[in-house]
Amino acid sequence: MLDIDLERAAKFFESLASATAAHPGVTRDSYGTGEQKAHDLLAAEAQTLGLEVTNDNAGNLYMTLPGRDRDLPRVVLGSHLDSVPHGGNFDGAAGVIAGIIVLEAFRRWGVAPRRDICVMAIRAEESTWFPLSYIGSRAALGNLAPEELKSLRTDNARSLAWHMAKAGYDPDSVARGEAFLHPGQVACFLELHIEQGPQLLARDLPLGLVTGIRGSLRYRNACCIGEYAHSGAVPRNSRKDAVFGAASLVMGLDSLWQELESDGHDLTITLGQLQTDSKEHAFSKIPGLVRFCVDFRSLSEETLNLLDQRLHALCDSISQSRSVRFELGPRSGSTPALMDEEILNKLGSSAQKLGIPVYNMASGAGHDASVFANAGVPSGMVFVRNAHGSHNPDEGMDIEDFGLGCRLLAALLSQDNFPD
Ligand code: HGY
Ligand code: MN
Ligand code: MN
Repeated sequence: MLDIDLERAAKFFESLASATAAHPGVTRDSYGTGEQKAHDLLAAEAQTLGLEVTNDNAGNLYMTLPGRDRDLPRVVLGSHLDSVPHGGNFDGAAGVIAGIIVLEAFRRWGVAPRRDICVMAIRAEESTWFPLSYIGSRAALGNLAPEELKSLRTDNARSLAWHMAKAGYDPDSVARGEAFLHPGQVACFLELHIEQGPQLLARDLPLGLVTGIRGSLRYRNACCIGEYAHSGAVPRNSRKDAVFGAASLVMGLDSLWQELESDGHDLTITLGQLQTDSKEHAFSKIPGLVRFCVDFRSLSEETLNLLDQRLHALCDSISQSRSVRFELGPRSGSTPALMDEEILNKLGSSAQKLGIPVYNMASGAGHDASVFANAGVPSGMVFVRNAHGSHNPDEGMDIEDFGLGCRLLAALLSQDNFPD
């Protein structure tokens, strides 16, 4: 029951990294060549294992080991295959490859599961390509709104529908909300994922069990508008300096974070992009424009709404004091999600039986499991310790830790009474 083929896994990770290399790191662009190469590799691997391989109208990939009773709701496990630009090789992919490695072991052990076990390779989870969260998993569940298909990819201004059609899928049926997965026919959703943060490393633990997934509230295209003027001729109190305005906002948000955190709120605040306008800025000009984005995360909707109110209040007071103005632009985001208590407990007791020390923790990063959980599908996540954080080329993962995660999933999925 324990011989997971780690050599096969390591080789697969290598082939995936070289097929999608974009020095530095990998780039698996949503509905682009990088993501498609990853999907093709996984489909080919599933075919060699004799799994049933199919796609839905959004291009999500399903690789299924048939169960003894095919009428039962299926177990779905997996994650996304896209990556951020010049990202790491394990974010998302580890969850899909873990599913394949578990089914390969079931094939080798001659395990015929009670119900279908389907490994899902999900499209377009990263919201850096299209200004949307969880495109693939929401499309699979029929929850993508028609106007979202019109969203433009940030680097080529082509629509999501255009990309889906170009990849050979059917955006019109996605726009009609035609679901491939119906919550009542999915017994549970499981996602193995690298932690992407420092907590398991700090605790020297190989695996974490996720209790909940933070939601987000975002302004992707915000700006602070001042007035370009001579850098030497204008006294302080007559300036409309967009950099000082944006900097006041940054410092205001930092003290807001400290205030709310000490009040017991769960949150993170990130301004991932902050730039003056290279077409107009200059050394001897007071800057008239700063573009920036805001990414709020929290386990609590109420905290996200409070952050939004306080952000607007900060913008108003800085506009007054610095004679600038803020345009936050469109707001997007995702809903916080709780993982299923029973699955969490079963993961914990299986880990205990296997002698694997685990740590129950919330996820700061967003994951497709939150879409399944919020659609009413009992969901669970296993975190694997990983070095050097994530969303960067140095993202690391120890294959032995990955193997423990696969063993835990295999132990759970080989039980006829899982999830019930
Ligand atoms: O942004 C996120 O949390 C995820 O990596 N897409
Ligand atoms: Mn991810
Ligand atoms: Mn990611």
